[in-house]
Amino acid sequence: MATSSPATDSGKTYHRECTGDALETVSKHQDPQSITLFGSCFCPFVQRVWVAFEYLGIPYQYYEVDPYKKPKDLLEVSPKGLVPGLKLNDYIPPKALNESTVILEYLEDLASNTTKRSLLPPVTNPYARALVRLQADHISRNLVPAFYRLLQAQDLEAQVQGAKEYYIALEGVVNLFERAEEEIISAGGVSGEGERRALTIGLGLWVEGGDLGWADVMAGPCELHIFQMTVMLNLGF
Ligand SMILES: N[C@@H](CCC(=O)N[C@@H](CS)C(=O)NCC(=O)O)C(=O)O
Repeated sequence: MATSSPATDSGKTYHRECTGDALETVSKHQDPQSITLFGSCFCPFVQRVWVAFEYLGIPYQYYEVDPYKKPKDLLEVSPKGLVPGLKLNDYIPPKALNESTVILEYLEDLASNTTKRSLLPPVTNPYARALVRLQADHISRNLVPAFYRLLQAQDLEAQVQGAKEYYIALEGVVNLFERAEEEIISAGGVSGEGERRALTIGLGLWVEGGDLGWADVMAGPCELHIFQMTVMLNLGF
C-alpha cells in the first residue's frame, strides 16, 4: 500500500492514501482475489471502475499505487503506467487490462455471467442501451476533456473559459438524459410494468426510481471533483 503523506506532481499536491468511507472500503478489500485493482485514490478514472466493482458485486483486491512513479508492477498491467489497471490472477501467467471504459465493459460482462447485476438497461431493449451509450460517448469526448481543461487552467481567463466549456458539455449530458427519459419512459412503448421498472432503473439516477447507471459511473467522479473544487473556492481555499 502507498505511504500517507501527500505527494507533489509539477508543484501540485495529490493524495496517495484514501480517507473516510473510501479508506473503510479499501480495508475491506485487502485479501487476495481473482482480480487486483491497481488504483490511485485521487483518480476519477479509477473511481469509475471502483464504483462499478462495488455496484456489480464483483470481488476484488484494491492495491494503491502512485502512477507518477511508474512502479514496475503497475507497468506490468498498464503499458503506459496509467491507473486504473487490472491484474487477472486466475490466468497462468496472470493477464492484465487497462483503460477505464474497457474495464467497465469487462466488469459488466463478468457480472452478467455471475452476479447478474448491471449498470445498463436490459439487453431486451437495445435502443435504450444505445441511448445510454450515446451519453457515455458524449461524456468521453466532451465532458472529460472539458473537465481537464478547467482543472488545468492557470489564469483567470482560462478558468472562466474552462468553466463555460464544462457547463456546455454538462448541458449536452442533460439533453441526452432528457432524450432517453422521453423516448424510453414517457413514450409509453413498454410492454408492461416489469419492463418499465427495469428500463427506469437502467436509465440511472437522473430518473425518478432509477438506480446507479452507466452514465453516472462515467461522469460522477468528474462531477464530484468539480463539486469539491467549487466548495473549496467558496470557502476561500
Ligand atoms: N484513458 C485512461 C486515463 C487514465 C489516467 O489518465 N490516469 C491518470 C491518473 S487520473 C494517470 O495514471 N496518470 C499518470 C501519468 O500521467 O503518468 C483511462 O480511462 O483509464
